Amino acid sequence: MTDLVRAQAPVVMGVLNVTPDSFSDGGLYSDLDAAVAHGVRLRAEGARLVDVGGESTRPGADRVDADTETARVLPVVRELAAAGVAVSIDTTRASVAEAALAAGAAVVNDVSGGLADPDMARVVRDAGCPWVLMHWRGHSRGMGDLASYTDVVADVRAELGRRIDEALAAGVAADRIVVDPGLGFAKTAAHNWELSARLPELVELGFPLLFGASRKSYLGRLLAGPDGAPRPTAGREAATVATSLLAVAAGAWGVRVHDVRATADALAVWAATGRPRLAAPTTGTAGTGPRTGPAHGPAGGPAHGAGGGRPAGAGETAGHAGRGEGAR
Ligand code: PMM
Repeated sequence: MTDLVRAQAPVVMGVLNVTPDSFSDGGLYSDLDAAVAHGVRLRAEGARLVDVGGESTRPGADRVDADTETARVLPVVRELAAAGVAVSIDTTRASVAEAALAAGAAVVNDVSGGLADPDMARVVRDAGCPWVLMHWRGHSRGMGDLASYTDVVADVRAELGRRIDEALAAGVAADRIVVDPGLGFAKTAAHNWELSARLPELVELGFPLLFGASRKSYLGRLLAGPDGAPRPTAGREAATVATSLLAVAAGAWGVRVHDVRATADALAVWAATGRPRLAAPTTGTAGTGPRTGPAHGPAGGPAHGAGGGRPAGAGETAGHAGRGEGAR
């Protein structure tokens, strides 16, 4: 799986939640056969990874106990792995990750970035598997109260930097680390737009970056109807594809999406167009430009593709803040 981390972008990670209450696909795949069939379909549609989760992280969600989470994910992980599907396990619990890795999972996707369970670093280090460290400040029930930043991009970058340092100090190899800004996790809609607009500043950390905007509610708010009602999840796919394309053009290594085919098709167009890249902004929003301090990247610089294709002009970086509040 090191090759996956080193892959030239983009990697498409397909979402497979085996939960009754995830915001987009909750309840759809609680049946084992349906879950496995969907995972196999996601792979056929272009997913390099299928991300299996057994605990909803939607804003305000209650936690489930470890046994319930394990019972939900393990059969699905086992069958998908047996079918040759590369699986990431979406969990904050070391015990769930360890069981899933033993059942054939290849990657740990930890939305807490190692903060929720002090044993996670050991599990990942011993397995030698890739570890997605997402920016996180607390569990779903209270995370809305934690959405306070001086400069969301600088703060997320600094906090991700600390998660990276802790992982390295625990013995996790640098070439197994992937970072993720955690859109919607202790973030308002304005924070999500700011992070999206200034993604190159997070890419500068020097680690492969995963971007997960798929169908999140800030897209629904952007696309609200005349009555102000957010667009339902089923109508957010075109906006999701746009976020995927922009993220990859800004240097993201991968995108985490529900509709793999739509995003994979858009990324095929991007690749056929010569993989154009958005340049880092020369002036940031909120009066902050790109950070120029030392990156955290593995020795030798970023392992993932650092460019290629013709550069596009600097993207529009202002004008998104204040589009509406709300988690995700
Ligand atoms: N978002 C959700 C769950 N897991 N993992 C990563 N790495 N990044 C994300 O943005 C992310 C995640 C939100 O819930 P969903 O599974 O219903 O999309």
